Amino acid sequence: MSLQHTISRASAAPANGEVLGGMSIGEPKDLGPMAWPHQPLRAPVLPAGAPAVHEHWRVDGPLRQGRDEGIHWCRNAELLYGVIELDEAEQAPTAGGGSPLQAASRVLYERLFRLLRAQGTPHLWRVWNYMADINGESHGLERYRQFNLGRYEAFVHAQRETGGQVPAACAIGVAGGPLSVAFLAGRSPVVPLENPRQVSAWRYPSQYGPRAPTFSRAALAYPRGREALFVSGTASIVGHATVHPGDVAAQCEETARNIECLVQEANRVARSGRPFSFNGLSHRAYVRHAADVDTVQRTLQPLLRGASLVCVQADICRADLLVEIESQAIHPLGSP
Ligand code: 3EB
Repeated sequence: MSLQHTISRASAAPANGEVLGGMSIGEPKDLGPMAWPHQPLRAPVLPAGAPAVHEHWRVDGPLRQGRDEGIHWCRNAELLYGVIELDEAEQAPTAGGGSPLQAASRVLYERLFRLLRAQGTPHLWRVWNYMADINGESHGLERYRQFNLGRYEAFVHAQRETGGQVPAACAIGVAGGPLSVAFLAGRSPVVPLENPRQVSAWRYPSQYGPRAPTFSRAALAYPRGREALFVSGTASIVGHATVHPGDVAAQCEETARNIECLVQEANRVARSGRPFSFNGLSHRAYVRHAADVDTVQRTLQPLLRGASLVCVQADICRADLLVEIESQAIHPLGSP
């Protein structure tokens, strides 16, 4: 089956042996003992009271897993999924005077890159970053900007590119808990995509922090027999500026335009012969204010035409952003 992604609102986790890894949103009632790496997204599913969501990546076996560098990982011959969580309070104070979150971010990514190198799956495809109090300020810097500093330092330390060939990602704020990062990596590189409506995030000017965020707007990846499109967390940003502050419906529409634009970029290079489309993706919306979820759903509904949308209450990395949406799809590649 190569790479497959499933979303379920049932409480029972699948008993299938071919699960590479997964994540859950909300407070799962019955996780059971999980054999695979699992990222708990410590944030409520919306609307309030909706059941927990479980998502899994499934692949062909045989699978092998382990724990190294504080990372629970699982892999097959071509791709690896891992989860690493680091408590910033346990970071030793740094000589350079950086904040604990900056240090935790750097250490976490340095470990991640060491693992990928040791495993022979050096190419990061998609990263999910979650941290507490993302818009809080300490050490004279917003915490998201501290995270960007540490992440950037680790990319440099590992002699990786900090622009251009960088992974698709999201960076989202939750109420508490450790810095939590899940990642998919492969033996083959992704094709990174940028959005012509937006300045590449790795080129953001210094008004958004001393180091720019290290992610691409989207990526095409090629697990065996498949073409996967990962659209990074996408928000109401044009150029590098937030547009429609205070207007969640307009932010949703602008975000959808940005995703549509990335879908077009993907289709310029896609190889599967079947174009990607907004209503052929599955979407996750991070909604800052729970009360906005109706507006978010109502605004997106005509575009979704039945496509999956999971809404989560979480903070976005700029205080003026009310919503962020990420999306993905996996298409079969025609037989050669
Ligand atoms: C933005 O476009 C919104 O720091 O990894 C989106 C996706 C955002 C990923 C990251 C941040 C990240 O700038 C924020």
